[in-house]
Amino acid sequence: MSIAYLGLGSNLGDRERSLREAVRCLDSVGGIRVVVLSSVYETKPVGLIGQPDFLNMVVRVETSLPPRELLSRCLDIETVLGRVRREHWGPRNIDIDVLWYDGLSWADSELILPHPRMQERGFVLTPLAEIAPDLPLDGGRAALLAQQVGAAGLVRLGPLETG
Ligand code: GSY
Repeated sequence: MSIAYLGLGSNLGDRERSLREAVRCLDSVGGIRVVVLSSVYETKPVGLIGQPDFLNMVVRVETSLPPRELLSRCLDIETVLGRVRREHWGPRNIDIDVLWYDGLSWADSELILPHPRMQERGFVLTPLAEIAPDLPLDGGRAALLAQQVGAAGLVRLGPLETG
């Protein structure tokens, strides 16, 4: 089994429901088990200005799928949940990023690991550090990087209501 961390985000429609559905779908895929969930954070958008605030969280999964297949399943779930993404950096009802996979460094046309922008994103580092403070990343452990990047524009809302 491998360990991976996935970043989830939503800023369109019923954002919390989209996160909940994404977690449920991930857990129902053969070869993926969601084992730890961070809190949900409300975060100011990075990128295109004027778009709605996001809800973000990070989950740890155990998986028997190789990285590219894990990514494919994440993209399938985005499609099943009816992802609306009109602009590359614009609003979306669900976004699932593969952030880290067994400490692997990987780059091809579809996937770069660790995720190339996670180290500058408080909306990724803060929830990641909450569930994996000692995770080794370029430049230090997740908790240290989260502290350096800071939590401006982030509000911790609490655990995802799983209902
Ligand atoms: O890469 C994820 C999509 N995204 C986000 C996000 O998830 N949260 C925040 N706060 N800003 C974002 N900008 C983009 S693009």
